[in-house]
Amino acid sequence: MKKILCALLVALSAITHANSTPTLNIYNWSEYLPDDVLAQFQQETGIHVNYSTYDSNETLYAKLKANPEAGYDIVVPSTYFVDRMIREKMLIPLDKTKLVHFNNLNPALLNKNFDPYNNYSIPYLSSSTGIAYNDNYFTKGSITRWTDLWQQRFSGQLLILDDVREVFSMALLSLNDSPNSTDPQQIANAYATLVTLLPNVKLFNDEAVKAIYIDDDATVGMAWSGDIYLANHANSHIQFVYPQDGYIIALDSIAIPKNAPHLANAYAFINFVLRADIAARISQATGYMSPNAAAVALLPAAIRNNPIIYPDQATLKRGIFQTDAKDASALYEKYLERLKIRA
Ligand code: N2P
Repeated sequence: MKKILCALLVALSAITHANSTPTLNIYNWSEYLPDDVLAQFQQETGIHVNYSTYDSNETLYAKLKANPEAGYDIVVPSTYFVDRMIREKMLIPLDKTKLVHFNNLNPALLNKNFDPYNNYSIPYLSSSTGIAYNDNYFTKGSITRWTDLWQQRFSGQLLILDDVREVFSMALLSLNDSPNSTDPQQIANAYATLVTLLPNVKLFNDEAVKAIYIDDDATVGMAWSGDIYLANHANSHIQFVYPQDGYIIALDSIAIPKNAPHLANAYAFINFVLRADIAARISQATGYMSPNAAAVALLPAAIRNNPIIYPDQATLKRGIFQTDAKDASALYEKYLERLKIRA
């Protein structure tokens, strides 16, 4: 009798399982989670992941705004969009008692202004925005700052990141202004200086940057550090510069959107990527800095000391976190559209 009951229970649980495969809907930056890590998560937990990607905070934000019931359980906004999404009540507060590896995180990257107690966001990866160039075409060491990009020798050559705040940060920094400016006059000046850069611009892109540099489709321009860390592995002539006139350091954080349908699975995922071994693999495979101190300690010295992915302290000091431009956001976007029409 006992045996029959047991068999019945097993059969029953199999049926229930088949009817409701545990699921998790992740919406992340492109090239921000290696396939094998995602596969391991699914294998270890039995949770099926629907994975989709975006290439800008604006896209993520617009998608969530347009459809608050979109069904995402995990999103990865950058600092300034965490701030905006908290204010607009688009995120749910996290239950930290459910986060088992929270202490792995580097305390220097916690409790920042955009989310003072990390009640809504868990640092995931950190990207830096700098200059990429191929030293087959341009002398090594001859490009050190954003203002260099205006030189005539780059006519028709530049790749510009198709990301509104990144483009304007570059222009504002080249004018010695804050990349977080909300001053309409400064933003107008940045636009004017970008117009003078247009003769040097070849293309705007933010999703195929690595391939574009590897294929020599662009030989100089803007880039995110991870793309160039990987491009440099494919072709050691592709260099990355942390500009002397300052650069954007992004902290991209995991958050759970309002109405997330699979909360428990979202926590399972956060706990998985907070594991030191997993966070180390994510950093190594994507080429981006990990805010997970325990993970960094596990990385081979060659990676921990690689200046593209883990720059030294003096370089890190020039990095600037982005803050939400609030009312000025629309102005930035309007100018970017105008710029791209003229390009
Ligand atoms: C993903 C990298 C984007 C990082 N392609 C932006 N902070």
